[in-house]
Amino acid sequence: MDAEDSNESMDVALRTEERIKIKVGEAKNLPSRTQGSSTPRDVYCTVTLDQEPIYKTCTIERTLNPFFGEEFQFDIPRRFRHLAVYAYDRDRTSKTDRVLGKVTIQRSDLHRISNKEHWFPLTPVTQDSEGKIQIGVLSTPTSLMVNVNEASGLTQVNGQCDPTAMVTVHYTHNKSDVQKSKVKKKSHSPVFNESFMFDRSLGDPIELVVSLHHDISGLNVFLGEVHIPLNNKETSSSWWYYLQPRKRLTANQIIQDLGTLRIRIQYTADHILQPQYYEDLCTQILNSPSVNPVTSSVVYLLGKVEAIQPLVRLLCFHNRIVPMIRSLAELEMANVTNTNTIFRGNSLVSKMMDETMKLTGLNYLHETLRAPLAKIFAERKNCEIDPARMKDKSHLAGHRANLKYYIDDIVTCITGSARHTPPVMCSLFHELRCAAARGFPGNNDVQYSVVSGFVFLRFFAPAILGPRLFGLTTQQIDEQTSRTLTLISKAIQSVCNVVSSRTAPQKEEYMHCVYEVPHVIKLKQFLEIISANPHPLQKSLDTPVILKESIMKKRAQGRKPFGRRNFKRRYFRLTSSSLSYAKDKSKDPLCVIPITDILSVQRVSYESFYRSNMFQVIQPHRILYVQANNCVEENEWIHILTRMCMNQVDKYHPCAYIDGVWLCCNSTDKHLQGCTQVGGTRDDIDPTRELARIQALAYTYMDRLDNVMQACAMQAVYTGDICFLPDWIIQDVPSCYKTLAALRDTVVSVEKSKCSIMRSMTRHIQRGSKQLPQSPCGEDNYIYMPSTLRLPEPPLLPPQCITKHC
Ligand code: 4IP
Ligand code: ZN
Repeated sequence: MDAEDSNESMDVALRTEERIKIKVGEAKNLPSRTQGSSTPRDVYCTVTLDQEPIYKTCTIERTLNPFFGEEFQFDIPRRFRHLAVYAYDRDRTSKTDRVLGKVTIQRSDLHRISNKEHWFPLTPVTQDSEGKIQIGVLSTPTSLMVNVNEASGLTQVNGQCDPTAMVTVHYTHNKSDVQKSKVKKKSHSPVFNESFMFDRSLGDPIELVVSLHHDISGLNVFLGEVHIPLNNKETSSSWWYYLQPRKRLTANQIIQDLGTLRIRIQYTADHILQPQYYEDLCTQILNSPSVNPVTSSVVYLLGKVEAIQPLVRLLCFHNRIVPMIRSLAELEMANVTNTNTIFRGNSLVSKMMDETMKLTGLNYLHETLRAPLAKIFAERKNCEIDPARMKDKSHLAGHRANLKYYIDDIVTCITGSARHTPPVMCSLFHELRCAAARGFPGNNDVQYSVVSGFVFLRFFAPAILGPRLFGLTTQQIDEQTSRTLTLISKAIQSVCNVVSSRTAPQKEEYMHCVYEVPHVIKLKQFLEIISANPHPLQKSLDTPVILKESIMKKRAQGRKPFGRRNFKRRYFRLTSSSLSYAKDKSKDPLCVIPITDILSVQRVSYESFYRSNMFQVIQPHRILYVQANNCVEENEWIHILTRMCMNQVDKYHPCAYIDGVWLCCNSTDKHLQGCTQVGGTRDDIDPTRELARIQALAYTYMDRLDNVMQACAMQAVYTGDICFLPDWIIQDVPSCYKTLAALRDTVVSVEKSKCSIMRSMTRHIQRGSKQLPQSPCGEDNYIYMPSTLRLPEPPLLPPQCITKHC
């Protein structure tokens, strides 16, 4: 079995899913436009995977210390080597923005810097490199033969790549010889299969340099290079190498101080085994809602080790979230004495509620807030009411009116949305309200404040404050609008206080005027409806909701028999009922495809159109080919469209039908059913992935769990009573100990299986193979191997305790 085959069969036993959350904080001390002065700049940042831009921040104007505070997260859709953040200076006049510098982080460094804020120096932008190349060197006493076999995953320049290879041998005495390959047209994975002979009469060969270039009409763009030291004995077979950026920086670039950038990255790589490995863990988690007391349940214990997000996703997937939160809410309610602190702060219930609302309420959020926010973005009325921030105070009344107008609009949209609140959210609000009623009988206010505390404070207000984070808009938000959003968000936060007649917490005096929300009755009704059980008015959506929109390129569909087959930029919009495209956002659609006509959505191979990030929307009589702007966007479109259409075909063609043939299977029958089996479609939640995450977190934080186990053991010996640890409540020591012991066994046993599978995988992957090319240290291995399997001894239960409890 060769290396590639073995990895493929291993992939089935273990797959890796990576996710990145990146926060671009701020930049400091950027160089000014003119040397020696302090002329400010208009700065924005882009995030790129290798060289493909996947995110752009807002532009912060007129500063050399811009604050961005933007966060973006995505599943990593493909293999990559570098994640980079580029800082740009927007240039309105020349229209080509100037790059100021970049921060590059190698993939293999991600886990090391993960979870902590770092200040990175901006470095000059030299030519980057991407992809790998296979080279063989054969040495004889009289000559040196270099075989350049093939390359893969090369950088594309404006969507194109016509690569050629330059092969240079450096000899002793500063001599060198250069030879060039043919140009391979339109291929980012060219097969060269060319041999180059170098004569030894020139001297002893010391170094081989193979560089790749994109060669188009006289323009030569560097794509990356490989330096291979040669020694006389060398007769190697062919190896794969990562292409490297150009080695030498100019002296000028090294001494320049380009400023610094504050970034925080959270990187997770889940190594996921097959579902059967997680069966025990899953059972323990799903049993949690019925464990009494709840402090002895796996979910309570794992909730303390940062596993809330995957736990919520898993519980939602199995419809167990409502009983779980009910049980935890009872616990928190029993321990609270002041009505103002119920479910506030970072309690387990609030954290789980936040995750659940994010997971189940996103479409609802969009449906409710998109229209009023769009109005704010379009009208851009000034709403500044802080006298300290105004030059001309005479506008105060006008600004106050503007702000009230926007707040009224948003409150109306929210109160009008009660019938569309997702059932899971309603059931949860109902549970919390009941818990509050039981905890504080006779205090009606508290029932409202618990619900409004979640729906306003933790759901609507953050979305209004940062609409880009919630996908509510993709457009850049200017400073004035951003201030308007802050003010509205503050007002919405205070709404819950108005409803429950609490004192307003806002310190700012100027905000007081907006507390007189005239809709108290409507708000109370809204809270009543969304927390009633069963939800009385729940209805399915009759107005379609916009789910995603962006500008992408499409190929002509072939609706006219002799129409042209060109590519056009179009504004695409997906709603809950159709996918459509138009010349731009304000124009009528040129074509509307009902969701029911979308049979499946699949990727399209690069070779079909020599374009990357292409996907196909398969309809009964034709296929629409679309090119997304980057790999993350492509992934998101495929994901959401697949979820909507629920894939109705078994087979598809991974390539396009061009000039009378399907490029994938060479069939000429245009109506031939696909040639390739459709892979498993991904639902929003992948329960095995969530279990893998939970297992990994439990394993990472095993020492914390062990401490609790130890404490239980000690406690059992002395008193057998309630055990208090900072941040933990253990109500029943024996059952808690039992849960922890069982959890520990499960987690450790999965870890053992994972390690042994990963070991055998790495054994099979040979260095220099296509999966693991030769490269300088520190930027290889796609499987992050824990160096040793750490299996701490479980804390011992004292003998007295065993007899006492077993
Ligand atoms: C047109 O080319 C446009 O690409 C149309 O796209 C396309 O219609 C036509 O193909 C194609 O002939 P010209 O503008 O150069 O004439 P759009 O509607 O986006 O403007 P589709 O069907 O892709 O919408 P036909 O054969 O499909 O009509
Ligand atoms: Zn085919």
